[in-house]
Amino acid sequence: MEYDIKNVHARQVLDSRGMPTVECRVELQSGAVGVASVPSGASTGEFEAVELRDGGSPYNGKGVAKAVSNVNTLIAPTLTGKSALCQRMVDGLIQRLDDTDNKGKIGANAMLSASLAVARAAACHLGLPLYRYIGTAVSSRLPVPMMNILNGGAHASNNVDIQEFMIMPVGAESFSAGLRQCCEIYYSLKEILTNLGKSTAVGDEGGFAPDLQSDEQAIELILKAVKKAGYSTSDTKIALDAAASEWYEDGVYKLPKRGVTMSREELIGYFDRLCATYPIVSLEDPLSENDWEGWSQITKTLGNKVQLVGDDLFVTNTARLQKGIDSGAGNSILIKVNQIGTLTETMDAIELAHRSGYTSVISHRSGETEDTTIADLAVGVSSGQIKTGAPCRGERTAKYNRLLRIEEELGIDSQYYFG
Ligand code: 2PG
Ligand code: MG
Repeated sequence: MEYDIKNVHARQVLDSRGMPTVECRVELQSGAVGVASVPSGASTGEFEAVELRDGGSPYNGKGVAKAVSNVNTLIAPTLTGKSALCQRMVDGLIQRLDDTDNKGKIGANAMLSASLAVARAAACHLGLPLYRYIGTAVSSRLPVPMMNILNGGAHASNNVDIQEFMIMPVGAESFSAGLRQCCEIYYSLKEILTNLGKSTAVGDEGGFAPDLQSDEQAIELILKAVKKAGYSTSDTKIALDAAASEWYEDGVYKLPKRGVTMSREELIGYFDRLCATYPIVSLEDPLSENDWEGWSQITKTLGNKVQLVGDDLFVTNTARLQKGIDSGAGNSILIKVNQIGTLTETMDAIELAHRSGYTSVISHRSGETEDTTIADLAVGVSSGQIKTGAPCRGERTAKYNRLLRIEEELGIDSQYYFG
């Protein structure tokens, strides 16, 4: 049939940190083509599906020749002749090639490249934009950016322990107005840092990465930038990603850069105070992926006031998310396609979250490519929130620019709201 897969071919390309990653091209009998490439994390969760790397000396061991070969020699013959319009069947066939729990044999990077490329080829064959193919006939909600403008943790070589300080233009009238608001705040922050004689060099996700005295100083500087750009704390809120799994050791939290050690209770108390002092609406990974008890506690303390997003905790995995739902851990899930490895499993995690009253935030990785699938995914599933870095560095702006195009295409039917 016209929509059957004719050819699957992967190759090694580079991501935004200069590390190799997998790109896959899928062609259908009709001539429709889909191309997708795979992102890569730095603060990788312990329970993520395996990103297969070659080891050895080329590219400091980071090559993906094995993953590429797994696509070309194992996934390609399995998918050839199958319908591209049956994504769940396609993803099931890909998954069955690997009998491990963590996709360590074939590699989640190999699997994801093919899974996303098939979806793209199917959308192309049907003449539909990807968000419409992934979504419903009426999907038209643009996400509120959760824009990372100040970087720390594993994404920057400064002295700040919290990984991401983000702004959310919750009061904007449209996605494009919200994006403009974030950009203007970003320019103001640059000016403020320059005037203070601080570095305006950027981290992996394009946010500034100056040395600062404290987390509070980072937030104060951002709030100053909000005001200077002509906005207020009613239209602009703050979101943080602590990436606290990076700090967890022997049951306590050791913040490596500040050299401070906190117990679970002290850390929860710290976030409670931050949220009481500042207009924070979302906290991601405030506690470790192994601290389920802490997650339940913080959800009791803050869960009715603040969005508590599980990234390393849930790793886009329905089994871990279900455990969180059952134990009252968090109220939101970060969605990263490469944490789990196929589009079907990603959409199952989003579906379970929404069905259980959890919000979802579609996210990039710190290592990205020009691939814009996550922009379409956010609109397709009406997630309402996207985390894709600063308005700086092409691999980040590619996603924002794709959303601008989608917004234009939807015209007066596009929707934009927070919550
Ligand atoms: C995160 C991500 C993306 P990384 O922790 O949320 O911002 O970082 O891709 O390095 O895991
Ligand atoms: Mg995170």
